[in-house]
Amino acid sequence: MVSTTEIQSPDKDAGFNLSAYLAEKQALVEAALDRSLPVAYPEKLYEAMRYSLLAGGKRLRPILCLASCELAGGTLEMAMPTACALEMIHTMSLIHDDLPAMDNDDYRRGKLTNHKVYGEDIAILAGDGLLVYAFEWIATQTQGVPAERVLQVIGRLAHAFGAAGVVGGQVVDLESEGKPDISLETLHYIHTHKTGALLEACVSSGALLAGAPPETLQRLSRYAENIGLAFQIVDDILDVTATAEQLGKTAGKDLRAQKATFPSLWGLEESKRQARQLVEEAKAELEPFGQKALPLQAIADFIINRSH
Ligand code: GRG
Repeated sequence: MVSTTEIQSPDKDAGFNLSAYLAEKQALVEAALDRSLPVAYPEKLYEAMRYSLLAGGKRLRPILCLASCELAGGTLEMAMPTACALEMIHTMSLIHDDLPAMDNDDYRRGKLTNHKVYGEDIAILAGDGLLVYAFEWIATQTQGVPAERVLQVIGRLAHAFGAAGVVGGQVVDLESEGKPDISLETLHYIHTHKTGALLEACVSSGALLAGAPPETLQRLSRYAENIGLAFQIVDDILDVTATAEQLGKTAGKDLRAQKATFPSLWGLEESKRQARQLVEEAKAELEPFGQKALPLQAIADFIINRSH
C-alpha cells in the first residue's frame, strides 16, 4: 500500500476535513439506500437485494456523484436518487462478480457473499433486480432536474455499464485469467472499462444533473478517468500487500488466478509511482474550480492512501 507518509494528508493541506465529509455523506447515503428498498413480496428476493446493498462499503461511488453535483452548482437532493442507483449497480456487479462462474468468492465487505447466503439462483436474480431497479429509481425519484438531463444521465449510465463499459471489461478480465503475460494495453482496457467506466459515470452524472457546461464536464470526466485507473492500481497493490481482514474479502487472489496486474507488470514501487502521478493529474483538472473542488481533491488523495 502507498504509505500515508508519502502523500500529504489533504486534511492538513487545505483545512478540509475529509473524514468528517465522508462520514456525513456516508450517513446520508446509508439512510437513502435503506429507504429506497423496503421488503416486499417475494421477501427472499428483497432480503437478498438488501443484504448486499446495505452491507457497508465505502460508498465512494455515490459520494463522487454528490460531490460532483455540488461542485457544478447542484444540490444533494438533485443527485441523491442517482447516487443511490450507482451504489445499486456497483452492488449488483459485486454480487455477480463473486459467483462461482466468475470470481467464486466467499466473502465480500466482511460478510458471506450473497450466493453463500441465498444460493446462486437468488443471487443472480438479486443482482438483476438491483440493476433494473437502479434505473427505475433515477427515472421516478429525481426531482428539481429538467427531464432531458435525467434522460441524458440514464443513457450515459446504461452505456457505461453495458458491453462498451463494465460488462466488456469484465469479459476481457475473465478471458485473461491464467494468462500472466497479457499486454499492458489489455490490462489498461480491462481496468478502464471494468472499474473506470463506473467511476467516470458517477462523476459525470453528478455534473450533468447540475447542468454543468461542456468544459466542466470534460475536466471532471478526465479527473474521473485518472482516479479510476489509480483506484485499480491501488486495488492490485492491496491484493498483494493487505490482509483479508483489512480487505473484507479474500486477499492474494490475482496471484492465485495467475492474473496480470499492475504490480506484476511494473513492480510495486513503479505501480505506486504511477498511481500517485495519475492522482496528481486528476487534481490538476480541478484547479479552475478552487475551493469548490476540495472534496474531489481530497477523495483523489484518499484513493491512494486507502488500506481497503
Ligand atoms: C454492471 C451490468 C453490470 C454487470 C456486472 C460482474 C460484472 C458485470 C462486473 C464486475 C465489476 C467489478 C466487480 C469490478 C471491480 C470493482 C472494484 C474495484 C470493486 C471494489 O470497490 P470498492 O473498494 O468496494 O469501492 P466497496 O465495498 O467499498 O464498495
